[in-house]
Amino acid sequence: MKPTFSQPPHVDWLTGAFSRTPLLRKTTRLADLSGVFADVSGWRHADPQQVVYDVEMLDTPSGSGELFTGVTHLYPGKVGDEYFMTRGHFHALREQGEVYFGLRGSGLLLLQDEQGEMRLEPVFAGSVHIIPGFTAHRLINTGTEILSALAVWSSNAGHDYAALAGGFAWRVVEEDHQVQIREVQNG
Ligand code: PAN
Ligand code: ZN
Repeated sequence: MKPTFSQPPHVDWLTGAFSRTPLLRKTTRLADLSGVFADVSGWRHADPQQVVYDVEMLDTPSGSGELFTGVTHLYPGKVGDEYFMTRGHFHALREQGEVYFGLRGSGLLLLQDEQGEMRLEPVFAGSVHIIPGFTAHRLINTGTEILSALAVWSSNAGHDYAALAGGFAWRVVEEDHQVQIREVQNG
């Protein structure tokens, strides 16, 4: 049988922009991130329509064995002294890992396992992050430009946001013009 020829999607490595449509696109605004930032009053007084991040995904098959591919564009900004970040999640199927590739900007990937052990990896153009199973993950933009990262994960992994309703154990803030991590008091 003759092979068919099909054009693959294209991603611009400098910006994370996908060339192919349709894309699935989800925009997360400050209004969607209730309870995520430590400074509740700062969050209330900020523009609720402010976009914090966009996720663009290729519209590919789901189902057991399939992979999802998406780019997160996390905007620079802060609520109080805390940098903009993604909500963060465990996968619903806890054993499922994921790979993130830094494309542009600068920030941190916060990883926290089920025992509460946490580590941070710097994210930059070309960084590769192997997120193991059983590990919650969150992107944090500590820079002044958009932080974009491409991710590939199992389509049946699912997202469990509720398990982290109490939040991550550490927060990433700007103090004296420097990136600092601060332990969360009382959860
Ligand atoms: C990513 C994340 C994306 C947005 O595609 O879903 O960065 O973060 P939240 O889902 O925590 O809002 C991923 O990790 N997928 O599994
Ligand atoms: Zn994930």
